[in-house]
Amino acid sequence: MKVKEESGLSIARAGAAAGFDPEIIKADFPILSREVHGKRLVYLDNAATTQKPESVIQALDDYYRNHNANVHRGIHTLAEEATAAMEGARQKVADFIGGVKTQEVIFTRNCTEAINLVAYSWGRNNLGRGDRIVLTEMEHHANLVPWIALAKRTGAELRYIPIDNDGYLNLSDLNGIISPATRILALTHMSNVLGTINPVEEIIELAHRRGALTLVDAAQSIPHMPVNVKDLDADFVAFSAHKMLGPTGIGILYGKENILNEMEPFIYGGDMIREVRFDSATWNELPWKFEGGTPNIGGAAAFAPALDYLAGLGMDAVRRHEIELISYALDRLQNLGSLRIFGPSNPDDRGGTISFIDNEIHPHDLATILDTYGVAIRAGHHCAQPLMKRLGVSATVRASFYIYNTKDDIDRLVEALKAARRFFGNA
Ligand code: 7TS
Repeated sequence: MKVKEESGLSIARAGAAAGFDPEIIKADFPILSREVHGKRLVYLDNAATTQKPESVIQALDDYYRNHNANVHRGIHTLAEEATAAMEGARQKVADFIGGVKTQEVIFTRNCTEAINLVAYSWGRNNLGRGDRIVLTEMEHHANLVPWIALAKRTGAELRYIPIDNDGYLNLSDLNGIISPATRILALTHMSNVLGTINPVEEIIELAHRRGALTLVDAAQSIPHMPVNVKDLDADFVAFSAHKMLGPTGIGILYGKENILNEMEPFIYGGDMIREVRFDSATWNELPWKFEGGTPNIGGAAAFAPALDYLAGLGMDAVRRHEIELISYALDRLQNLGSLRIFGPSNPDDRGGTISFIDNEIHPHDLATILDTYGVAIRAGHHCAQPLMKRLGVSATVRASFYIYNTKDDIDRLVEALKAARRFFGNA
């Protein structure tokens, strides 16, 4: 894995030498130099997925070109290299999220599958009538639908921590909602719509005092800010590689070892067993017990340089950069007038994701016009339909930032919004 190591180091050096310079960072992302409709691409759909640096693209190429084999099976050189790439990536994930054990890091397809793993494996075997599942009103469908289905199957009750009109969780009745009947609390660390960063540590502490397990959906937080899962003390943490410079098709479930050990497997088949007879089987040890079938080896191998890249920049610096961008964006968008902007107005309380609606122009029309200006944003319900209902809208426009975005990108967004208004005769 020569290419990966070298490129990871060179990026770390570039990051350390140059401070945090999004223009230098941009140059590491081939796609960001392309044009869309004759304009330089301004990519502001990072909450959906982020772009990939050269080192990640090279690692994927290098894996399939030079090392491809199935893991944990062959005793030949390629199989050993593929296994080393995958297990090396697992170690990097374990280090990145706060130095947890590799047994506690399970590779899944994505954050959605990681949450489903818990809902199926733990939920179906541990919940029944009279038990309570606590979520919040700002969950992505990935942390909503598995629990809705589980509640229907087991007879458990669903309760929601509400949001207030500023886009914060309303914790005034937390004691009542997280009742002693609560068996699991599953909540997002950062909203993919409002940008709100939730005080998960204090909510987790209360849930634990009530004897409940806790799951944090960190799909939007781990890519954008320092997160130490040991400090959070969550029992499970789920996230996706593709939202943090890595490839699609690879996600992570972190779980506390003692809890994972008690759980049944989720996917049954090859690799997850210790011994199989015609009428019985025993399970492999952690983390492989939860990784039935051939995993996304190339995806894991190419996730490693993504983690190197972010570690090279430093997650504190990533967070500071996004606070700067969100402050600037909030200012510029507020000055446009006639926009309704959702989520906290204090940049310290939110990530680099900003949802809004124009009072006159439908979000989908806005997105279409912005695209003609080379500005990629997302319009829709963002897989949070109950939250849309709570906000009293059917869709929003959403701009979301990452390490390679600049104030100039935000200016381009604002100019395109002004052009859209002229187009609709609202200027
Ligand atoms: N949880 C949150 C908070 C998310 O924002 C997303 C994806 C997921 C879970 C699911 O991640 P996946 O990788 O399993 O799909 N969010 C978005 C989004 O906001 N726009 O597209 C995907």
